[in-house]
Amino acid sequence: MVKGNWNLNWFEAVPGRSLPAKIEAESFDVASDVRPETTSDDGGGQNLGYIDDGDWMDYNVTVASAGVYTFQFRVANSYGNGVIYIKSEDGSTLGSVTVPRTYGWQNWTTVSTTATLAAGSQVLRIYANPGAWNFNWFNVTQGGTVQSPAVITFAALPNKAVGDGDFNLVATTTNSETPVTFTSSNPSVLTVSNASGVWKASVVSAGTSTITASQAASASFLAATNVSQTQIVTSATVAAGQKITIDPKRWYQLNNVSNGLDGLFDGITDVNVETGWGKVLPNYDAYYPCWTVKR
Ligand SMILES: [Ca+2]
Ligand SMILES: [Ca+2]
Repeated sequence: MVKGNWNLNWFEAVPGRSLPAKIEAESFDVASDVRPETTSDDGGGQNLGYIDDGDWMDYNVTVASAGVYTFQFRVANSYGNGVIYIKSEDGSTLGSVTVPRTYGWQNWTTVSTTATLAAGSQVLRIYANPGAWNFNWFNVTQGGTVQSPAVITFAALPNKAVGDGDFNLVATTTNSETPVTFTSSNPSVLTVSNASGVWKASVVSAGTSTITASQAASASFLAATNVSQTQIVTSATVAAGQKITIDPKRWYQLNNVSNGLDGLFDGITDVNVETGWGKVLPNYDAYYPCWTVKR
């Protein structure tokens, strides 16, 4: 005893609930700032409210045998975006599940996930982050399919040039239950679209865009980690010996070139052409403004 001088009448050591079992949320052993209230869910009794970001409830349990357990959580959520974490005494996360919006603090739904539990007496912490969901009970049953995140494979994207045609975006995934979707960070460079399940990319202009492949959770998998690749779009390329069609919408400069436009078409298109001096203007040069040239 570090500091004494107080009386003790009694204390109670409550045995942990045996799992598997259905546990009322409001029967927690210790919790942060959460409050019981009368519930209108099936079966009546109470639920917990005032479960805010970072709030938690601890339950002493005794697990019959080590292994995978399925956790069902009875929840209501007026606004959405909640997540339930199942944590062990050492703070590690054993499982998690999203709390969907139910459009009312007494509109109840059941969500489930799995966690692998050690055998014996232990504390399970139900941790809210984000919070703002109501909690009536959780039901722990032995067995279940362990959910893990799907893994997307999305290869690097070869450079494209302005004028290239549409191309398909392809990613593979370990989860065949739900589609992979794509987004473009810079639609002024590249747009993406989906028609009949095939994702196409369309070049718009020179520049770079980050293309991200995503996959939502499904029955057997958690959401995949996004995979992003950078798509570089260059200006149109010009091959050696290729004549350049003058585009009236682009800007050219040509002055004091003794051999006129021929000075532009020697196959070297990334250096200034200097073929005269002082004829019309006191300087001389001619060029075609292209950024990417093959020689
Ligand atoms: Ca609270
Ligand atoms: Ca309850």
